[in-house]
Amino acid sequence: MKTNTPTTSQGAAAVGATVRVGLDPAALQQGIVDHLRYSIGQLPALATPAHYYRALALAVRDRLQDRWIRTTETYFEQERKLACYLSAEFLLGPHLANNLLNLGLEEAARGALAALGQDLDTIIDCEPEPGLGNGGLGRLAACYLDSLATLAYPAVGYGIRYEFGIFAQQIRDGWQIERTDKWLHAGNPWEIAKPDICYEVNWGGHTETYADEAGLQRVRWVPFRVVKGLAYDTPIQGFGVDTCNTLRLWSAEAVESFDFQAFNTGDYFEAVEAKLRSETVTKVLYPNDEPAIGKRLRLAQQYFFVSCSLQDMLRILDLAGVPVERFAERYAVQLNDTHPSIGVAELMRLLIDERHLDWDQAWAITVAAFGYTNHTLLPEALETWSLPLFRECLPRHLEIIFEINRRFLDQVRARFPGDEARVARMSLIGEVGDKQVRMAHLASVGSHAINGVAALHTDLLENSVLADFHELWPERFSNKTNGVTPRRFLALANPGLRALLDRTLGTDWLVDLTALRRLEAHIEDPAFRSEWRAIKHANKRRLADYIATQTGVELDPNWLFDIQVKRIHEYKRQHLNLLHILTLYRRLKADPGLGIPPRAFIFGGKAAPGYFLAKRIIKLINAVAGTINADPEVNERLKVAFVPNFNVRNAELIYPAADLSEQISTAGKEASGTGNMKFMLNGALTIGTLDGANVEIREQVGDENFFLFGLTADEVARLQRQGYRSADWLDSHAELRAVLDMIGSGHFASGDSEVFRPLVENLTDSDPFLVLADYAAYVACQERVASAWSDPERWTRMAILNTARCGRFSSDRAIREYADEIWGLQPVAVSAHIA
Ligand code: B1N
Repeated sequence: MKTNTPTTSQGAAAVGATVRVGLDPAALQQGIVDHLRYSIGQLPALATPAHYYRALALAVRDRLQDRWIRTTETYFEQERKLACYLSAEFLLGPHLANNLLNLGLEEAARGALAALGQDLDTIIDCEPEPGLGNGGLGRLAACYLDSLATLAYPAVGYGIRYEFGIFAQQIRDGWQIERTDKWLHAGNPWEIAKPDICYEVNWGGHTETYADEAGLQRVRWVPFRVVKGLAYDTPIQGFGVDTCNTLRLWSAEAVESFDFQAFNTGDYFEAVEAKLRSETVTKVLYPNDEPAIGKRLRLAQQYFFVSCSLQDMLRILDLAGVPVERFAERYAVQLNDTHPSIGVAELMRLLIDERHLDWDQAWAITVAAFGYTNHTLLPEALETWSLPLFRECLPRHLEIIFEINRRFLDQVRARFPGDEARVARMSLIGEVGDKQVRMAHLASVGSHAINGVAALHTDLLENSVLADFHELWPERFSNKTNGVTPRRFLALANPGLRALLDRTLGTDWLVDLTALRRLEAHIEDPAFRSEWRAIKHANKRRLADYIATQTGVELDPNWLFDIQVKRIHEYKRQHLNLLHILTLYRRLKADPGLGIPPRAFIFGGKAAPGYFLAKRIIKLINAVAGTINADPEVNERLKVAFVPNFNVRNAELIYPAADLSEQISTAGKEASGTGNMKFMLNGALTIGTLDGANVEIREQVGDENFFLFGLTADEVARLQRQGYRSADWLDSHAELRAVLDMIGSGHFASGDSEVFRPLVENLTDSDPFLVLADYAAYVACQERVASAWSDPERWTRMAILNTARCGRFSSDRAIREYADEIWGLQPVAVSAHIA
């Protein structure tokens, strides 16, 4: 151990721990009572569940604290490589239940609260959800943090402490209404502000050259504005281990809060306004899932958190006495999509301008440190920044990017002489129309590893969007299929199934999801199957109750629960699902005796506030729900519900209640999907296209246990190349035409033929996501679903097999692959010596 590292306070912690932060119910009860009194100042007689929530959260955090400190100390002492996961989003979901699970404190907490006359589940429901993400990408980051800590990998998550997370969705008259998410309103007991960990971040202005003491020419950035970034740390406790990693989120503040020397009141108020301007940087999460928006504030957010994070890494290196030349030996920095990719230029700037390394050395360090994960192929989602905007905001970075590009294009020309078309395609600067900085190219050139998030997606990445880069550097590319944490999405979300699994298999599956394979041995046991069905039934009851209170729609748990929850997007094709529902509706209206099994169609998901068609799709779902649910001719066979405000908390009610998981995106468009995995874990069968991770889900569960339909990615691409005409599909399908006519006629809008016209015209005129081309195959596939459902024993076997074969989709597997193949990271056992 180095002499300049802090010594451990292990002994003191251990002594204090047994006294103050014991894990038994009595100690926990004392902790709750103390926090109610000393931290919250509430009279027990007047304490509400919300007060008890805060008191319990603080008592639980106390119990994380020694592990957290000990983990940080251990990493520091052992001088090991640290993974730094840079992400603009971390969609954590509520902490309390998760921390209780991971600490093994659930029963103690239940007991402690019971002794205080409180009910744990009520208390858990009081937590506001930290919704610092849009959907899959942010939730993936949260699952990865859980796995990193559980597998004892030294890791830090770096991101943004948005004051307002993803908006809360309300449904009014069938339309989505957005409400701001004031998640910090009552304070956040899980975070600890670290005001001494703060960095200055420049913005705008210009650069100048100067000669240093040695007479060397250097560049100085003279900013227009400086903002300060403050660290807020949240503990990420692993399951069943002492490892407690850190999520460090940055919050923006003005450099000097007030200029008290202001000459007059005008200056004074100008100073206040400058403070407000600085603080807007971390005010709000951009609510767009995928399409890039090219807004200045978004660039400011990205640069702000990346600069703070890299400065933090350098400071820690200095503290440890490690020379900056060894940066890449100590840090593996993963870019969660291109949102943090400005980090490539920022690390170069820090190493060259501030640490005075030469270009080649700085570049070798940068490429060795960074890895880049791509999460989308949608052209509209690939981030670019207009060159003038970029120059105005980050003048020094633009110079650096030009130099990276000059050297890079020399390399391309050397490998492919005379191929100027290729040079133009690969350039970091796009010249089609107005000039842009291409962030995916910057991330690719600046990283030693580039990965996609499912086998098909990586394949398409290598052959389309990044094909030129793949040809130049095939060794940089690999696939890392996404995964989800079984702790939150099985153990916490599905306590009934958890108990059955524990009883049948023991508890290994929580840290080795492939252990669920052993369920297959029980599949022929009728008693086991009937227990399985009883659990599913109870989960459906629980969801039906929730939906009834949220929407007034009553669902029968004996019906087939057919669920599509995810962001609302044309490529995800919620409207294809609707076309099927309306096909059944028309058939039933024509023949009320039709023998179809009763189904509840459940939807949930937010639309980006500016996404016109997505908002119409929500309106149409609710309009169809209104008509069908009120029609006695059909409502004994069909019901439709839209769950408002789909988020992590209600997701935990939804996945375990599904019989059928809808994964029906246009093939080639969904990079991976992770909802598909959460459904599978909980024993839902999938109806899906060969898209994203569906392909691998089907491989694992077997063709006979997966409802496959639709065009393949190749067929989609071919059709579009040949000039896809949606009208061709209409002509050959009378039923499809009738359904579209019905939507267009105003049948679901009290005769208003305008409101859904844009949706119908989108499908009949261009149909960019080939909804009509896949319609017939989808409806036919749904008939296979109905027939399988009519044999409950067969359905149950298939459901059990889905859970049994989901092992590959654990985020633990994914994280091991990143650690072994990209980061070169070893686990570090942490022992907190806590009684
Ligand atoms: O990332 C998930 C994948 O499972 C999904 O298939 C993919 O759609 C999703 C800009 C994104 N890709 N790109 C985004 C999110 C926010 C934003 O501002 C892009 N999200 C995905 C995890 O790999």
